[in-house]
Amino acid sequence: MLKGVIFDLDGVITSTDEFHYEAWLELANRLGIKGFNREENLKQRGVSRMESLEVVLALGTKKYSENEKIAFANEKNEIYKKLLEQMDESYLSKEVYDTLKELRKRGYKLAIGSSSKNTKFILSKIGLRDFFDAISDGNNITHSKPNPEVFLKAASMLDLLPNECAVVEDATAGIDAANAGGFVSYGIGPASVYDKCQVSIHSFKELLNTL
Ligand code: B16
Ligand code: MG
Repeated sequence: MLKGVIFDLDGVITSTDEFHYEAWLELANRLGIKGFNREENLKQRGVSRMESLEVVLALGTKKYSENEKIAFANEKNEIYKKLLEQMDESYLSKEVYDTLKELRKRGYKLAIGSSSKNTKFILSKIGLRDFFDAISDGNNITHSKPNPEVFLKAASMLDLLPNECAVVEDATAGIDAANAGGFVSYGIGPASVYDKCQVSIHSFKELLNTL
């Protein structure tokens, strides 16, 4: 029986994916890299900042040192954080909020499992900083999705086993991570059409009749 639900943040609880896209596009343009588009951006979903940078750099021809790459990732993060400033509670939909409250009422333990190092800042912006029973994010992991570490840590914070938790993800890397960790994987958005997701949902509230 499922006792907990672990939610990915970007693309599931709220939509910061557009800000990621804009910030990476600005960096790509500054570096003179052409060909970064929404299709390339999809490959960045759920994966770490440094791996996302590699998606951009692979479109160019120049080789960069580790230090230069770190500087580029920081530069993108500064652009991204400025874009995040405009977020407020309107970036949390009523559907998501009502569903989360209903799941809590039904007794599920609720956690975040996100690759983002900006998780707590984003949760504060949308008014959910103190809502979840556990937050596992890019700051407490050494391996990013598709490695299951972020979800395994979330489950352990909830004091639950992986097979007692559902993981809700919008990224194929996240679905792979959930499956690898022994969780029940729920795909939403782009991940809902991924053949490896165990349950496909087309809206957040569908969780209420599929869990
Ligand atoms: P940051 P999620 C992921 O968040 C994003 O989907 C991914 O595009 C991003 O590269 C990653 O966080 C790292 O984000 O640069 O803020 O640390 O989908 O796992 O909630
Ligand atoms: Mg995501």
